[in-house]
Amino acid sequence: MVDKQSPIPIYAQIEEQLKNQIAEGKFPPGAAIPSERELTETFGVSRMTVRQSITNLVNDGLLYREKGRGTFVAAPKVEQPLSGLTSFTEDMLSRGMAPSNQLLKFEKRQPDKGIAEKLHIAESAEIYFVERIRYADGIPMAIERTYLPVALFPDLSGEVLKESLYKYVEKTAKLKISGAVQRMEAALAKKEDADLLHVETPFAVLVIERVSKLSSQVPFEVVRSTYRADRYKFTSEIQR
Ligand code: 16G
Repeated sequence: MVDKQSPIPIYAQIEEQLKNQIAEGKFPPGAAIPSERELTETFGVSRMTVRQSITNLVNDGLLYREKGRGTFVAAPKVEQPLSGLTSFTEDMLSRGMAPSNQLLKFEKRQPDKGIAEKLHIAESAEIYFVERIRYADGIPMAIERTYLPVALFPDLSGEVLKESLYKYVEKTAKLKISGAVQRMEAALAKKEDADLLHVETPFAVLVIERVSKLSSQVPFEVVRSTYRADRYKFTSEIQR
């Protein structure tokens, strides 16, 4: 029910009630919420008001629309701490989700100036360029573009990158990963990335660039990851 005397706008009251019903599990992930017409009747408000509440919940990533089918409850976002230097495979396994990869590119090339500087190598040196789509329980979560010095991993193959890169670095190459610097920014997905992530443009993404080092302080990877903003929430613990 809505309170028409309340200073809280009616669309916000409906939003709040739908949010609570989702949180209580009345509508589980993947379930359809009642149609605009039904909600209009239930709340005794105009269709425009109902539409505004739903649009806000879609923009917040709680609901998603499918053309001609209706509006559904989205799966809860993955909450990713920004404090640990973990791999995608480890992150998904620790949540009980099944990680998988689609390897789009594995090629040797020369780095541009920016990548060469970040990897502390000459522009004439060789790097691997790797492009992967990373899935959790079969859902595309992120696109990763990784740059690695060939000199550090002469035996690396595409097969390895269908699984975990960090596992290869630590268990096969027997190198110790020690730390990384990360930068994160918001962006709208490029058309090509939106297609790979199976989403429609305009679509919000979070782009993280990570430069990681071995315990010898030698940088071993530059990674640009494009995460679906509707699937991720990043958290960090801070102290004063
Ligand atoms: C994460 C890392 C990426 C690393 C990858 C290795 C971020 C922003 N990026 O996605 O730097 O290369 O894990 O994953 O967290 P893998 O061992 O599963 O291949």
